[in-house]
Amino acid sequence: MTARPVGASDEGTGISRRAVLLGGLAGLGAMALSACGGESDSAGSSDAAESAGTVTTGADGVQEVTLLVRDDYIFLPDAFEVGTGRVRLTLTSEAESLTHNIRFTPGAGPATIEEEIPILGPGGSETIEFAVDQPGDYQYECSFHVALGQIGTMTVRES
Ligand SMILES: [Cu+2]
Repeated sequence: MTARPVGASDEGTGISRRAVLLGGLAGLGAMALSACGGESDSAGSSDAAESAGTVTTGADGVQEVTLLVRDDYIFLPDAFEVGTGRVRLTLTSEAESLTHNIRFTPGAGPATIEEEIPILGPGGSETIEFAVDQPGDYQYECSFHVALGQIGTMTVRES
């Protein structure tokens, strides 16, 4: 009667050591899993930030680039480069409160680009597509916050 509780408590110790060991291994496994999950989860925001401004080519051959806006007055990035041809530009908002937009500043580039995203609320994402044939620097801006310096430059090179 007394031996049993003692034995149980000894076993309990053994079990709890094993449990600690197993827990440790499970913990490692969980860490490995969460590291993987974490990467693909944070891929949303950190990859978005990392790949912002990176020009890739879509399956249809159109150049693609994504710019980010947040709760401040900058475009991420504020400069990128494309070749002449078609461009598909996505503006993604990671803002929680600010509303932005994007347009190519009228009269500021070698040619007019009329496509624009007139308004993009917090968390939104919109895409425009346009063609650029004239190399040079095209300024883009958020017309709401241009006075606060929310501008950028798309450089078009001959391709
Ligand atoms: Cu803005």
